Amino acid sequence: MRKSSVAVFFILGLFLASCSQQEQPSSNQPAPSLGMPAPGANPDEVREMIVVEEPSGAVKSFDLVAKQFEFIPNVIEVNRGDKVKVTLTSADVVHGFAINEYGVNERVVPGQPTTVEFTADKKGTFTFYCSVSCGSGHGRMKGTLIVN
Ligand SMILES: [Cu+2]
Repeated sequence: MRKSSVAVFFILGLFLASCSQQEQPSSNQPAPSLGMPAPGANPDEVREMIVVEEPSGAVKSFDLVAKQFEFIPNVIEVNRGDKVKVTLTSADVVHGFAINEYGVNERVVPGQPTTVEFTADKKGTFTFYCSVSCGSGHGRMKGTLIVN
């Protein structure tokens, strides 16, 4: 009886001792400045600390072809806060690219890729359309900008 209870206390003591020993190294760990610099190890640590989450103003790039009488693709989907970069190329005649709600209106001349940039700061579904009279189907040359 007595021997076994002593043994239990002994084991308990060992257990507690090992617990407190485990805690000590972990509390010392965040101090990386040791006397001897480990080459290669420190730069890695720094690099990990510099890594940041993706900034809210992500850049979304799209390549659109304008031709009689459509935009390809004709749907652009982004998230609010994204910087939207649309590069337009005309496959035939002079077209336009306009989004009224974002104050966008550019001419797209064949052979001259045109880049339009704006920040999608308004949620919703917007129409982009050709703003240069380009022929009989000009009125239906439209697409959709979706800002989530
Ligand atoms: Cu047009």
